[in-house]
Amino acid sequence: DPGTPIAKPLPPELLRPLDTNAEMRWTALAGQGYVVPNDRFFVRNHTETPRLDADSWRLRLFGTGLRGAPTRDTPVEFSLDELRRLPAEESDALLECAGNGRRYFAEQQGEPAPGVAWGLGGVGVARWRGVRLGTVLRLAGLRDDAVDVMPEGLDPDYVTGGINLGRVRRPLPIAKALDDVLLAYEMNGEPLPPDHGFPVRLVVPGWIGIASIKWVGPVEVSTTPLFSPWNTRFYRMFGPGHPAGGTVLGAQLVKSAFELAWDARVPAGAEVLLHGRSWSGNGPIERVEVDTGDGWRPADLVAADRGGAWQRWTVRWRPPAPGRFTLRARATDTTGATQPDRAAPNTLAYLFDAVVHHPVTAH
Ligand code: MTE
Ligand code: MO
Repeated sequence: DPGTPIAKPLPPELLRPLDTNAEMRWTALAGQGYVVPNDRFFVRNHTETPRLDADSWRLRLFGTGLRGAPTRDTPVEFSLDELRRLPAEESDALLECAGNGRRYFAEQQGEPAPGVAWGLGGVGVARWRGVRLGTVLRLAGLRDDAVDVMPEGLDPDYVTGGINLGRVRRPLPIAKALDDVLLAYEMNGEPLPPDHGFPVRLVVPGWIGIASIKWVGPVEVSTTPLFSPWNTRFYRMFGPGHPAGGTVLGAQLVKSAFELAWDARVPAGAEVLLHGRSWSGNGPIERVEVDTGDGWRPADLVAADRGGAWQRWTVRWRPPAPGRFTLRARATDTTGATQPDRAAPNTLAYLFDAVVHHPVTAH
């Protein structure tokens, strides 16, 4: 579908040959099922997908937050078979890149938007199966005074601007780590595809995608706060309204997308059934409104999705005449949060939650 934008390459100083930043095409979901099929799911890699051997792979937990304080060289280990023998859980969870929608900072708000120019395709829901991270942490000897858990990916080191920042890793506060986080080994009923973290990844529901570390290997558990460039340099809100050191990012905000090509073509004068989805990191979607040019009206929510990771909806529209139209969708979640007209500007252009102006041509 050449009408849907694919994320632009990183600027040259950030470019590595095999970076992957591939959006899901919203047209591929049009009127389709709840989860995104594995071969349509967006991919966001800082470097490149490693090919790991499941038999020799081990989860390796270490640090002061575990009894006996095992070191990186003497970790508590779990094989894939051992993880699979622990109580399994299935969860439909949404993954979304913190930069999803970034291009609209530039296109709708005229603000600088450095980094990958995502449209709205950096998001998806899959049915994940795995074991709770909390179960594994407790088996490994979690101490009551642990504060942070930092999973580390087995993909190649991330080198940017000539500096090696090491493996992709980011600490999770212990409260979230013990809540709903999964160590997932299946995606939509299949072993994780290599691009999505084979053999095991974290799935951190509701949080920015970087929390869901893929190809997880070492996991540091600590009684003192942990830091990495992924919670100090990146994935913080910098700029107006934020302290000089920035505000660390966690949960996602409210968003909506039409299951249409960017600048879709529809027949003038005929009724079309528009499909879309809305989601929020802070709770289920309560209400969706759509404006096709003559004011806001409620969309019809798919009843089966109520309370879920995202909410499908439809609305009927008859383009009155040939010409250019702007479609807008605006969701409200169960905390009462509604998409604003303008997203909060921030230097690294994260969390674009404003109502997106979707162009459509009737002919
Ligand atoms: N984990 C590792 N090890 N390396 C990465 O580059 N990218 C993160 C996260 N986990 C990344 C990672 C980012 S920024 C996002 S948005 C999600 O993975 C994307 O997950 P997906 O590619 O399965 O859609
Ligand atoms: Mo991301």
